Amino acid sequence: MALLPILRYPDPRLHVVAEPINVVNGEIRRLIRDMLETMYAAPGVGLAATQVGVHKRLIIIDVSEMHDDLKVLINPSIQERSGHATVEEGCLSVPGVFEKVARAERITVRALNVDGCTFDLEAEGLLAVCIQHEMDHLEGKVFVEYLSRLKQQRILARIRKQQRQAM
Ligand code: K1U
Ligand code: ZN
Repeated sequence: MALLPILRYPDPRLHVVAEPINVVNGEIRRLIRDMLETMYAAPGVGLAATQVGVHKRLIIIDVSEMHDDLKVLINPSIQERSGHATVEEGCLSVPGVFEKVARAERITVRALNVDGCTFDLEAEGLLAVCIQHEMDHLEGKVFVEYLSRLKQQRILARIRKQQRQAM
């Protein structure tokens, strides 16, 4: 397994729309293994392939405390959504920024698993929020883009200052 570098906002590769996965082969299974090592090491509760520079429709999520409930979703699509939840989100591609975003409270998502079989998952709470956040990554959308223009400008200014200081 390998730790993969996570792209940092505003890297333009975070805005690329991911392509569907046609075959779940050894290459995809290796990517999943590398992504889960990267997510747990970060640490994070989710990761989209987009965030490691791979523009394929694959997300992984584990919101359990014991890191024992990994969910792999290939080509995920939301079938149903209901309710409204506004929850504070973070993102490994925008470290240090935590902001509230309005999402559906409950969703049903359809995806392929690691064996290429279709399954439906009903999710609510943090799991539902996390799935919607990761699926946004596959569309090239980063959560800060839901915030006001002023907040986005402040976040970008802070990131650019950090980048200058790191040089
Ligand atoms: O997409 C990502 O960068 C992963 C992101 C997922 C997420 C978290 C919270 C709300 C929506 C989406 C993260 O994992 S940020 C890190 C984080 O929230 C966390 C890290 C360690 C323990 C618990 C949470
Ligand atoms: Zn994210």
